[in-house]
Amino acid sequence: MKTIVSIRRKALAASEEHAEELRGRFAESGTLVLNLISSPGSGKTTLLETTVGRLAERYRIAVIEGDVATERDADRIRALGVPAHQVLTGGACHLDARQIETALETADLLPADILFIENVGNLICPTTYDLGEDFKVVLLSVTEGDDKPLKYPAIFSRADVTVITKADLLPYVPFDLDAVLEHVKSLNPSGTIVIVSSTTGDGVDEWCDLLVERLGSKRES
Ligand SMILES: Nc1nc2c(ncn2[C@@H]2O[C@H](COP(=O)(O)OP(=O)(O)OP(=O)(O)O)[C@@H](O)[C@H]2O)c(=O)[nH]1
Ligand SMILES: [Mg+2]
Ligand SMILES: [Zn+2]
Repeated sequence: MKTIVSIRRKALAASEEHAEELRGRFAESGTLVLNLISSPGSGKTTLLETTVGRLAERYRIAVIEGDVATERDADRIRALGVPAHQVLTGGACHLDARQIETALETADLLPADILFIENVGNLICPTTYDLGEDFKVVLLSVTEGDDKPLKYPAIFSRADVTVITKADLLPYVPFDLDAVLEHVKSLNPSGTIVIVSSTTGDGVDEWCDLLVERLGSKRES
């Protein structure tokens, strides 16, 4: 048991070194990097498609997609004329920093203004892996239930930004939005919460404004 714990610690330490190298590289290229984390199907790729539609004319956007299988998500982004690289984990339930390094070596993604990393659909272990990002974004769709922030507190406390997705479905599902906002605020008092619907476009301006503002702050600093 001790050996397993120590191997896991070493692996995490090695991964953290790679993440720091990546962070340096992204600072040099002036790229804002987001690590998108959520359960499967909560709307990560759809939000990226919507975001690309709004921002790709003014900003250079690139995407790294993490999935267990298929190039489907990267294909969806490439169909919009934006460079996307698919990382296939072959079963692993999270991305690590080395996979991001390999993606940057393999595909022409940089220089970019904003790099989105869509993690493997999973609310648990992606939380502990630093990918060199500026900040993590957690997505929670209203169809998943309003108990999720309290049941998966680590990601909601570590993500700078929480995006509540599929807001157009609020009239049809039992989801206590006020309670969720309160829970997220209690887990992460300094975090930002955005409520969006990729279907109606509600909240998308606010989301895009946040990205542009964060990009500006990164470049000023
Ligand atoms: N009603 C509604 N449906 C949405 C919205 N956003 C996404 N969906 C639907 O939700 C389903 C999953 O969306 P994806 O964007 O593929 O979800 P994902 O988080 O990328 O999924 P994985 O990559 O498999 O983890 C699709 O059928 C989308 O059309 C939304 O704002 N409203
Ligand atoms: Mg996806
Ligand atoms: Zn995992």
